[in-house]
Amino acid sequence: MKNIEEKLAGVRTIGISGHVRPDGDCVGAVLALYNYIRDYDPDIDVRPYLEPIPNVYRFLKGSETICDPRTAEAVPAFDLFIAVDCGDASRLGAAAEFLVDAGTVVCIDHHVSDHTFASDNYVREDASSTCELVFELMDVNRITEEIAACLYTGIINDTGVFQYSCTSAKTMNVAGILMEKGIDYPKIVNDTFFIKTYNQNRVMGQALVDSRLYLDGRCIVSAVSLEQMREFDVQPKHMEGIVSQLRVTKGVEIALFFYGNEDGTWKGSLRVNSDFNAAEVAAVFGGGGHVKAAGFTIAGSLSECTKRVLSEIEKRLQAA
Ligand SMILES: [Mn+2]
Repeated sequence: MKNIEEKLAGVRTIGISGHVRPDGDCVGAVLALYNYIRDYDPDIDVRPYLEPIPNVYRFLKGSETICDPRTAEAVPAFDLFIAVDCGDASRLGAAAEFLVDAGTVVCIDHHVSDHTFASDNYVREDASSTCELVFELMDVNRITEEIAACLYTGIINDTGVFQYSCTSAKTMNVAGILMEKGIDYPKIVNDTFFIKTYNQNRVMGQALVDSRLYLDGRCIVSAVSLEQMREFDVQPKHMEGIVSQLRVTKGVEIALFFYGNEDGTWKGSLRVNSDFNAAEVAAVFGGGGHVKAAGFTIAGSLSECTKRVLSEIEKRLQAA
């Protein structure tokens, strides 16, 4: 695939979706594509599907048209289905249903995975974000201010405002072009990345206080239980940023953070400073992600889960 236009020829209906618990990159990519197709091919019936998005992304154009795939009414098969920011079909959650009858399935992504669920892939594991890839597939002259806001939001989300090592010179160039489209970038950065609610800051504080060093200080671990999440009145989306804060502890190579899921399991997140491969460890527990940032779901008591993940980490540290 070289550009989006080549996929639109003869297409009358399009579904677009991304991963469960959508983040800024996922929301930005879905809405950038949605707006692009609406603006330039208004005859195409295009529909965006995502689980409820964090409120901070509601300012993006078209966000009010997003349907929750878990409750969406049945629709006829899409001529084209575009999956963004998903390494495998299960990450689509309920939207994976659309894969069954879709005419063509296109996947745009930057996760380490095999992507066999799509017939046409635009996957670059070294790209900062899916939004950077969506940018590459668009005609730059057709990128409006609203589309630029979607893409910029996604890029800053996945690069931590250009601080993570996934940021490349190309990422900066793309961001520069998007800035020239007239977006209010300081406001986007502040409102979608830095601003935390009072409760969010308090729960992060708790997680930092509770953190412990393991493996001679090379690994830092912390957790927030479901009970604590209720106590602080926070949701899973508010756990964002905690593992990144743990990662910047001096001397630490690997940060491991758990929070409680409703079903009693734990969501585990890994962030890495060294050349340690986080995606490999996440894959052991059925998860995935990127080399320096990965996630998984694990069942058991917190101490048991911590032990199991640490032992996988230790094995690899010793082998290196
Ligand atoms: Mn992403």
